[in-house]
Amino acid sequence: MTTIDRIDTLILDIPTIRGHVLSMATMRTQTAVLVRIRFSDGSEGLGEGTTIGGLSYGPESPESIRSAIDTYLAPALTGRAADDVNGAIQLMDHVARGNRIAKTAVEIALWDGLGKRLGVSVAQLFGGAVHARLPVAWTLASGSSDTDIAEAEAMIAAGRHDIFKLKIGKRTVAEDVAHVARIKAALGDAASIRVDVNQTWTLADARRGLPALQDAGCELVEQPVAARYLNAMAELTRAHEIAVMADEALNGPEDALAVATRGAADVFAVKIAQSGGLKRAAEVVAIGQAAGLGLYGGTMLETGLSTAAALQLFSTVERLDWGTELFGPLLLTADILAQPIIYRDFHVEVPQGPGIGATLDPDKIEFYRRDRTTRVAAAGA
Ligand code: MUC
Ligand code: MG
Repeated sequence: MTTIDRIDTLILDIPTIRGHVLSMATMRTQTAVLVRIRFSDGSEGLGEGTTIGGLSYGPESPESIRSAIDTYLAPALTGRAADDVNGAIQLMDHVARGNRIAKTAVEIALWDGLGKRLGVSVAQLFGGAVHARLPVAWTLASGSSDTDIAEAEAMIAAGRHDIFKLKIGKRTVAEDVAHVARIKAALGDAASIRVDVNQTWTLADARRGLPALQDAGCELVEQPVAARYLNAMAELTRAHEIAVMADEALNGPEDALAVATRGAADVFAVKIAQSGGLKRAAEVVAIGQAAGLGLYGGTMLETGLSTAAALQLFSTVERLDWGTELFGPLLLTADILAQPIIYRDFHVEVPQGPGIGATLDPDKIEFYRRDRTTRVAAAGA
């Protein structure tokens, strides 16, 4: 029987191509926790657990993700049957509450290893891909309307993106609506414009903001109020034609059921990391489908590794009416994959090959690993 021999983790810090201004943090670097599982037959699996803005976005930080894996998940899983992914998922839930992103990183590596041993893609393990490529949005978050417009125009001209998500919530509602209206007026019908408030508005802000955004030509508003305010989300979903999307409110299938039952969104932003792994994300998808909601393939601005894993799952979903935002690798100054994910013709292509369909570029890993300076200094000492 092939078993799990070793689980190693590594933190990478990769600069972003520009400041990414979100309501809760401005990102100039993205930090990814990589997981490598070595199995007793010599096979390997790779995974990634990534959050946004340290601890400002959610309850896990890169450091806590790594520590949860090293201290609790890895010791529990080492020596177990390599192919028993469901058993590993259940055990991880038993030894650690929450810590969804840490569990996701390990789970991806387990699926990757299983796919590689069987010579099939992770999409095949989930029943088979029904899409070879998916529409992909870009986030405009430079902090300046003019820069955002120039960036969007360049993206459209290059055939890279024509769906844009604008990050708002830092300024007043009136200023944000004016910013959105300017961008929509500049881009016209060539672009679909959506916004993400990242939980910043009060219900009163949102009552004013949603109809104004709709008048400005915006199609969707993501997480306008705090994730826990499901009554407010339900009111906004009912009261306004503009689509309301749940993001931070969706931490796994139980949340998905609560949001769907309460009518607290029109659309689910499904994120593999926030869901707690590929399997849980598939369950979130199923609940959204059963409730007749729209689906969107979300991101935590991961590197190509987790983006590949997400693509494996989303390629199996019948309808992602709102497309995806799996552009994480493009926001980073370096791509850590040996063969970068392909973005073409306003779509992202589902990587081919066994497992998640991605392998690492070892030079990039060496360069961006957080402990590099320490090791170099130590070696030179
Ligand atoms: C979020 O809240 O959706 C996804 C795209 C982006 O620019 O930020 C993230 C996080
Ligand atoms: Mg969001």
